[in-house]
Amino acid sequence: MPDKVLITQRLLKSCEEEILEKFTAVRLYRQDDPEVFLRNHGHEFRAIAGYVADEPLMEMLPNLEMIANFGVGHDGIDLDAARKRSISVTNTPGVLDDAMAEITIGLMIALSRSLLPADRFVRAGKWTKGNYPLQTELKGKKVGIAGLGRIGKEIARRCIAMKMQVAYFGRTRQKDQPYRYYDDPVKMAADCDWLVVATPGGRQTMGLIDDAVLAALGRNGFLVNVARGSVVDEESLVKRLLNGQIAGAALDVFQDEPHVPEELFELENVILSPHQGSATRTTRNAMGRLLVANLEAFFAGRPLPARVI
Ligand code: 8YV
Repeated sequence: MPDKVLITQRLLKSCEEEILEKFTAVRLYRQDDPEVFLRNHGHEFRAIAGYVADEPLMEMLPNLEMIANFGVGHDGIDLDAARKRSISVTNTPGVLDDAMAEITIGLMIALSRSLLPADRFVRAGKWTKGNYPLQTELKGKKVGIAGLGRIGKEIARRCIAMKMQVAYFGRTRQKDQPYRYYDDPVKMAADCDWLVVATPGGRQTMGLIDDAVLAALGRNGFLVNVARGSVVDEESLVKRLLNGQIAGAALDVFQDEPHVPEELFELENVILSPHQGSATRTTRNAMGRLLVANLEAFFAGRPLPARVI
């Protein structure tokens, strides 16, 4: 009976330990030759725990029925390939919204007040020679949120607390939301001082924040991306930052992580963050627990707590 769990990528340590304790599980990334391992043992696995699963991997797991994704974003999983094989996919929604919103506001304050360069200014002994230049504040500014899902809504609440005006762009207007709706990201960017990207990744949002949106945001506009690198045209963004055509950017995600365009390293008006939106102990533990709950439900034949498909 194929009933094993395959841990495909390195996950949170406590999550892996719980999987190994509760199920018969194997870490694929620890095998000397994962390809050979899959050829010999692929048929033994009914479930995957990980965050990347493409069609070739599914091909090598003929009895696979379930993929438990570590993370709310499931753009690392080929959903079409999973659907074709009637494989269920779960994720970890809801438990990371506050951590994501906190880092977003942190990045916005740090960017508007130049907190990182100001810290370097003090450390370099420059304060004794003169004051640091005046900066901008969030109060009264307009922020447009691309993607008003669970995370976007938590960001919006906190932007209201900062006394900002909130608008959003999404595929559809949400009737119960008090914020101004835009059906066009270019129009929203043209009207906003801040553009916060909080959409899902994947095909549907690929390049959504393109050169036209960045041009509309303009030289006084700030961009914050806590979603996925794929959502923003990174080449255009880098060009516009280098040419001073955008006021600044705070980026937690990149197109080719962990590789970051090196041209950005010298820019004082850019914050580079190593994809750590959900990276608090509390939140990652909660994500791990939800992943395990999804696996437990699957093996017990119960409804999956967080089913994607
Ligand atoms: C994690 C994330 O960094 O949930 C997501 O979609 O991007 C983050 O919480 C990632 O899933 C870790 O694999």
